[in-house]
Amino acid sequence: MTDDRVLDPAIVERFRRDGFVVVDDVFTDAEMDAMTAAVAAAVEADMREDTRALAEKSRYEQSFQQCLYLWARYPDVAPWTAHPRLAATAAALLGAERVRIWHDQALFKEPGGRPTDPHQDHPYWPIAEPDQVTAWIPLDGSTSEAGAMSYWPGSHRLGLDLFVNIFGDTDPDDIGHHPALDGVDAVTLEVPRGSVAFHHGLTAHRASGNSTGRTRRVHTVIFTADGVHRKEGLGHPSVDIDGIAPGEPIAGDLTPVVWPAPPAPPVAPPTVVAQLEQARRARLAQRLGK
Ligand SMILES: O=C(O)CCC(=O)C(=O)O
Repeated sequence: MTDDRVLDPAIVERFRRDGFVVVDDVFTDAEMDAMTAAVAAAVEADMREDTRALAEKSRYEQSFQQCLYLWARYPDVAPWTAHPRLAATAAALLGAERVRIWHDQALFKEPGGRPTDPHQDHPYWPIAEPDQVTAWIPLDGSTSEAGAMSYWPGSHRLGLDLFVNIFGDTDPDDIGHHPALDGVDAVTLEVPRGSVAFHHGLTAHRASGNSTGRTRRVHTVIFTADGVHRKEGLGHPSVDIDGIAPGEPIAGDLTPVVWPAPPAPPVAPPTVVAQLEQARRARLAQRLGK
């Protein structure tokens, strides 16, 4: 796949209908090797001080180790998060002239890791317009035994925008049993290595647990159409750190334009990186009870 490849209109059509789609052969084996090495090294560095066993972790953390803003903190990850093939695909799926990174995150599901509870993503973000798409990149491919994703087809078109609290100690409401989804069965996709699954910010989805002995390693990038605005209510580092107030367009150092492709991958200013690192350390201290 070349960087300037035009996405097959049938793929865009399917995404608009279903709210998810797999784009095959986005990355070569050599590219996957390089991306995997960069992301795995970043996750290892982020998790180095966290030696807890899975059973000692919170219910949410038992779904995955979540490492945020890797592109801004690890220069080797930036070219992958901002890869022109991903950004061009996101732009085509959203029907947007320009797209920005909202944030990236590695989601590593440990052996024995529990399922990821069903949810939509957009309700977690203070963004007025639901014009976001996530690129979900399984670094080893995905299987049903090891955290494959399932999606409720068409759920992004039903007007559902529900905050499901998957962060607490108890089972959250199951959005899969919402009356709006009556008669709609979730579709599970096993994604080969090198292919990328994209889902809309309003698509209800979940992931299976990991019953294998190997960590399920996934890198994800959330892209937003340019021109969306911050809405009232929620806090979020992607807008808080850049001081973007409710009502203002989302455009800052942490949300750079990546399509049309800039001449080089984005670089976050040192002050922004320092704030991200401070936030990461605070989250870690809270988890470790320090
Ligand atoms: O990878 C997972 O387990 C869940 C991913 C997810 O919910 C997302 O990328 O929005």
